[in-house]
Amino acid sequence: MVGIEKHTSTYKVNHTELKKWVQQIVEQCQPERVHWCDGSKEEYDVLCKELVEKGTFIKLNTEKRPNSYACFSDPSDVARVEDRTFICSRKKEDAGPTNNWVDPKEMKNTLSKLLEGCMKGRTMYVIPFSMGPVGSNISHIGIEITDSEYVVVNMHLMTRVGKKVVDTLGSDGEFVKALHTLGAPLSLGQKDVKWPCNPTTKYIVHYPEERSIVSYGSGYGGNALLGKKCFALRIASSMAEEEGWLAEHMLILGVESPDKEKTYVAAAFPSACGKTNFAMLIPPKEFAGWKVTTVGDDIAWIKPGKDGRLHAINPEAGYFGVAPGTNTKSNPNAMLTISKNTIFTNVAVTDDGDVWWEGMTKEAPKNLTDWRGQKWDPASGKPAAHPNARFTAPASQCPSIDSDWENHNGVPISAFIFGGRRSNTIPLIYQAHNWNYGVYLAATMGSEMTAAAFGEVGKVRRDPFAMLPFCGYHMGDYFNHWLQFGRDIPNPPRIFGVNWFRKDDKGNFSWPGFGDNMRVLKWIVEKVRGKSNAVESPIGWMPHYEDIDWTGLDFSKQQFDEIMVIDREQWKTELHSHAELFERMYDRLPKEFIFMRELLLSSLWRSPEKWSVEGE
Ligand code: O2Y
Ligand code: MN
Repeated sequence: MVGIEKHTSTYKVNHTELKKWVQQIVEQCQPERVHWCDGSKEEYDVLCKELVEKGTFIKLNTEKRPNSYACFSDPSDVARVEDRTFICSRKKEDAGPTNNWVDPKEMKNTLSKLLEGCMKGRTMYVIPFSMGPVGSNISHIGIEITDSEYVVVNMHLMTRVGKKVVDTLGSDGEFVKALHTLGAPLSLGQKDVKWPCNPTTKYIVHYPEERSIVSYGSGYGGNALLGKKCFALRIASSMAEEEGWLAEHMLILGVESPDKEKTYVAAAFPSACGKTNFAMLIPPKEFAGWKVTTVGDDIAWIKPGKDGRLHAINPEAGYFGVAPGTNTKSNPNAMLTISKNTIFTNVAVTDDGDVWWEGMTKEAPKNLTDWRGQKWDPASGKPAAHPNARFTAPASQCPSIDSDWENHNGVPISAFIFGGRRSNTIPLIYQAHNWNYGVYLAATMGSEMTAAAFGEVGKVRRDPFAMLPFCGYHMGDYFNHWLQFGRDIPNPPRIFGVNWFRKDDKGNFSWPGFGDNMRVLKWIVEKVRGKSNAVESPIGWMPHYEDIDWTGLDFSKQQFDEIMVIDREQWKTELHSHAELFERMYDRLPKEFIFMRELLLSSLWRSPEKWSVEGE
């Protein structure tokens, strides 16, 4: 048993259930000492110093990257582990066919053996954190218990941590229990490694009915920072279904027009589709007076407001963004955000103590240390930074941060945008005819797999609402929840589909992307305000060439036609694949989807082989 003198806390906790749970974990995991986190700068600095002393962190050059650190993970611990992620609902049917399921009793039995003494020789940290501004009605509270200092400092950046959260909980407030352990106990006198984890055994487990999480064996990102994917998406999506709100894998951005009208949109893209870049978009210089502001880059919690509109918050307080490919062209705002107070994981380090990754500059600097901590050989063919290398930085440092990003009432959402990585079939932009059809569009979205994803490169993986790895319950029930949600609000946001990744017959991207996405965004926000025109296509509403603002971009009518064409044969394959998805979840699939698919089929069959906007 850990003696009371080994507990450190600067505040009093009055929450009986919380104290009881912490004591139970102490007895099970047997840490050397317990520290209740207060979220202070001092706590952050002390832990970073400890991580430097242990060799986990390298302090970067203070002139080039003030108050910033780099670290290299164990090669077995570099990304989320979808095959080790479980939704342990009481009934298997409630987890649905897209989640791994194990009976909760069996899982608890397995985990209790692993958890016994798993924190020996380590400090156990109790992190009270709020997802969303502390005290907002849209926010929720979690307590993460962890034996990783890396997790504590990252949680400081990614969430709101400390006494104010405990105060908000009071004596009986609700919280999500999130237990994390590296699964790497230390025996007496054993020297720690730089990146402790369990290289062979990993479990990321969710109990939706209990609203609790247990993560064992990994110290990396989404597996260990439990506020993010585990709480804010998997557990929260299940809470949201029960309570009538939405927890979504969406960025939130604001678009300000020259006459200062502000429109907020939420957008879902699968992992590795440039969400952070879109959230921090800088409009082309010709778009004088137009401004994009960032509320969030990854997750949105959305609740109906008293005004009948949907109000969204970003439950996070920082960005855990992918570094490779981020540069001053793809995302100048991100580059400025990470200029200080940032933790870099698995990037390469330069000989003058700065960071580098593939795509940051054309030429790699000389004398790099790669993400494995070795001198990098450019001729090796291996990347210097791991493809899933990350930066953790405070959202407040983002130059495009929205003035209302911490508003307790959230921001009102006028449109939802859904997009995947598709080299053909899906046009640059289209609008669903209505809410139900928009839900169908989002439910059937797919994305071609990249080397960073799982599965065969180039093959389309259906990723409904970009939530496939993150929905904490049956995906069919999730679709029904979205349909019902639209019925319950008077004027639901409009729903759009986009595809930045369509390719021409030579295999080149047809769309420039980045800042030019503003042209599409402008059409969307003007469309929801009834200010832009559209034509009805077999799959929804689409802009004519002249409905898009082309100022400053040489993009011909013919190019536009190519990127917007609806090819009947391709859509035949597409709709066939929708049917395959529906078969997987037929027992709980909204029946509306069967009819909507039929409607789509018949409208495509009545249209030309290659339907084009300009042919209209
Ligand atoms: O690999 C990880 O642990 C991180 S995954 C991630 C991080 C930030 C935002 N999104 C994602 C994702 O996989 O969608
Ligand atoms: Mn994500």
